[in-house]
Amino acid sequence: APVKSYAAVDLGASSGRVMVGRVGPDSLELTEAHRFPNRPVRVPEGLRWDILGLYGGVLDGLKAAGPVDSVGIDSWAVDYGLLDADGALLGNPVHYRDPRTEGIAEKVWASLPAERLYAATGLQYAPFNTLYQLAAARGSAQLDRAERLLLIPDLISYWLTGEQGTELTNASTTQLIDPRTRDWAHGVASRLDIRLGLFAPLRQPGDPAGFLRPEVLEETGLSGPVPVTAVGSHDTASAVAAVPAEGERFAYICTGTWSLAGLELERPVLTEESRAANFTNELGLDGTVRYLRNIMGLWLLEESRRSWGEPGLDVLLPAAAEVPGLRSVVDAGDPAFLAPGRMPERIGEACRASGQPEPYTVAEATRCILDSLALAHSRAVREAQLLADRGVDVVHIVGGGARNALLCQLTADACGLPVVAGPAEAAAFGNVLVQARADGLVGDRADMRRLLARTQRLTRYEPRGDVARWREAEARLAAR
Ligand code: LRH
Repeated sequence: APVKSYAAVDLGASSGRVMVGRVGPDSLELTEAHRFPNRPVRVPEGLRWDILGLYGGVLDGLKAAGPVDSVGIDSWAVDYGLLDADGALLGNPVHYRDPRTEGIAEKVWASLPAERLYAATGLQYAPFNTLYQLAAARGSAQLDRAERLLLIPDLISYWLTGEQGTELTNASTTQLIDPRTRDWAHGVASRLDIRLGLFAPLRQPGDPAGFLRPEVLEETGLSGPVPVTAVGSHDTASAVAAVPAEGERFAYICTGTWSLAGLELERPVLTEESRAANFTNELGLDGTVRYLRNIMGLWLLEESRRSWGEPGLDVLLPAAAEVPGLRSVVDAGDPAFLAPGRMPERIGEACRASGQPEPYTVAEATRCILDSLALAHSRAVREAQLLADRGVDVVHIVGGGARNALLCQLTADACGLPVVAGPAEAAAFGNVLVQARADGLVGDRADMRRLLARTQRLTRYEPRGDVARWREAEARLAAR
């Protein structure tokens, strides 16, 4: 039986990579062809993505990947590029951490109350949802001139193929999709005067998305035709597709810059309780819903490391394991931690504000961050089960944080459930497997997961008693 190769372009908030997945009937291997930094750029008008730099990295990566049977692209959600009538990019895409959306939500809710917006779209409130970004950009010269909006993976796909589309899983993060119909939320868009005509037609994970252009073939040294396949182009959709779970009684936590913690459901949960708890209903493969909460994630640690002069995790994590746990915790879901800069100070201030000691050493600060993440993970897992009326027996941790043994163990402890960690490159695996499925090499979602469970090395962490200590720490935050 044949082994085929697929290139997964996976763009994250701090780096991009091109991975090559080799898939056979009973084998699955992923190797990194090329990794490149993604450095946000601060210019006078705000925080921007260096999208041409990223595209250059993608081309280098495809060249390094060599011959492949197809290409898939995923990235972080919500952000987009605008094109003029000639198809030319109008400026650098705005970074979702740019402060332009401050105070915008309140204006939006004045024309469409938050309750109705949630009932129609199922999306959590986050200031950076595309809907708020478009409201913030309203009246700008750029948006006025724009004829087309392409989400980041769709933009890269357009540059590679010349063809435009809007992939559904990522489109669901715009807050302009109705999770019941899995189609545009026309009422929301017209109420807020958002031109849905800006978007290219929807496509589904697995749909063909064109072929590499002749110029791209030339630049990468590949020989055509090389098809591009739409995958779960939202990185979290791809990562959840690659959770090596069995059955449905599992929760997942996709850890990276963010922690996305929740459940895979067949139907959205659009209740008022769910809105108040800020759970989101993003769309996944095959009619599934990613019911989850956004938690600040390892961003808290990465930003802290930046202000500490980048000490290595090989030093920080063992040191954090040695200091006493649960001395101070912060609310890792708090949007106050969204913006870059002064992270250790902001964490210290949050500890003081809730009557807890400020971390003093770098080891203590690291422990505070990991404890806070584990706590937020456990809270999201517990609340998701209640709100969706679905119990779980195991928590899967995928993404970069699956390599962080301390974080995985603390999460098991806080949840009082076993944690199965891996794969760390879940988004790339999900990307590859959707391409392989479109190619007829693997069967349904359960087959994809079985193949991962059989072929990847996973680590299991058993909970170490005393969930009560975690609940006590949680109460410190609630009492604020
Ligand atoms: C993770 C992610 C997450 C979104 C955020 C903007 O990379 O896609 O799912 O909420 O970026």
